[in-house]
Amino acid sequence: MTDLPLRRIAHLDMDAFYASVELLRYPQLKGLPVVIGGGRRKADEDLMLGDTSRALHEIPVAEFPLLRDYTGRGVITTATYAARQFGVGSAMGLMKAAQLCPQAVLLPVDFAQYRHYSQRFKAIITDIAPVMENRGVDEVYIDFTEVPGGQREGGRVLARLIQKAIFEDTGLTCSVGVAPNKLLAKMASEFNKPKGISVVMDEDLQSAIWPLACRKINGIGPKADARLQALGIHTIGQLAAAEPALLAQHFGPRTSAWLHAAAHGRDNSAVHTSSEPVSMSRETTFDRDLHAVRDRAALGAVFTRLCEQVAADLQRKGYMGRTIGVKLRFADFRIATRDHTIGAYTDQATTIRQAAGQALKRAPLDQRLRLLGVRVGGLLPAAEAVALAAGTRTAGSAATQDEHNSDAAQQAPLFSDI
Ligand code: TTP
Ligand code: MG
Ligand code: MG
Repeated sequence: MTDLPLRRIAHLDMDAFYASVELLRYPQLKGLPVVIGGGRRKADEDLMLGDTSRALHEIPVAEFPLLRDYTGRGVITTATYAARQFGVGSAMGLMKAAQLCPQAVLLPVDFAQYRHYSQRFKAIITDIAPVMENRGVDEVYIDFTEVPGGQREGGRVLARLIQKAIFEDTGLTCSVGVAPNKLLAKMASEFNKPKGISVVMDEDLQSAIWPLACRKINGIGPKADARLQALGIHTIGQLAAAEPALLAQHFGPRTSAWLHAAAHGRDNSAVHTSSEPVSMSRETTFDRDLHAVRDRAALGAVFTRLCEQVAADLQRKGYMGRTIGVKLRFADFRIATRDHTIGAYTDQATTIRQAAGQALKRAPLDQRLRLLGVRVGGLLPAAEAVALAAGTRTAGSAATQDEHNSDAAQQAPLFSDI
């Protein structure tokens, strides 16, 4: 017996992601075949602009554009599970799909919206399990090993908790595989889609993994698969049993060693936490401690400069954010932070300054300050933030106000008022 926790790695993948996000604004399409593909067309403009007095969820199903009326060279990005029953799916030409399922509703791609929900579900995950690796818009790896409860039922309990938290916040469903490593977790997340949880232990290799096609191994693409097929190797079990010398002859020493290890379910790669910035901040420590009222001119100038610096950082790196925060360190080294979330993404110093001023009004300013900081979070690449702003009426995206703390504002004028 050993006290070391078992390595438990999860792969989480959203169900019919783009389509599911579209169904959040058009819930009347639930259960219907819907495909997402192509840019916005005139029919989509008519749908959105037709009668602005009604909400998106009130548009009658009969008014949505259908796949049968599509002409062009666009391809499907994804399809609802109802549409998949007709044999349509990702990467298929829209006109070809129209032959299989002409009655499907066709909606244009709105990547900014998908990015928004992508960030949201990932933030929910990292609140629960901090070691998360981004693998694209709708999937992540999560290290359950050290998370409290992460070992229960092989990870099933934590997977269920995360599924529930994501659904409650976003209305979106996902599938999770939990396994000893990333390689097996990725395969396992597909086992019970949609809304599935699959737990794979070392001893399940033979029964759960070996019957699968080699293509199910993340890293074996169509070319490698064709070469394996030519050698009579179709399943992962057959790959595991293949002579290492034969594999080496056809794939070289490195790839063949990897193929062999993968077929035996071995993978030591780490879960790499994301390098995408979630926030940008600037702060400054004062030469002498400053007082919020008596030194308000000096503090006000510093505050404005910090906002200008963060704005310049955002612009230089191409991000915009919505959650503006301030950080204070007092003479006794206590730290206080306050956030204020605004309706639209920004990278502008004046907007940041205004919002930061709002956040600051809720901070306790009874002590002298050693340090002042300004942070902009909830970042999106600027192009996507602009697209989101220019986008259509979206359901449930009204401005929100996250008030962490509602301490009464100070009576005397503060540097935030300058
Ligand atoms: P996937 O996770 O592969 O598919 P999915 O989420 O739509 O469905 P599933 O329930 O099977 O996971 O891809 C995530 C999103 O990426 C998908 O919603 C649309 C987009 N995508 C494309 O744009 N083109 C493609 O060829 C694929 C496979 C996906
Ligand atoms: Mg998916
Ligand atoms: Mg995916």
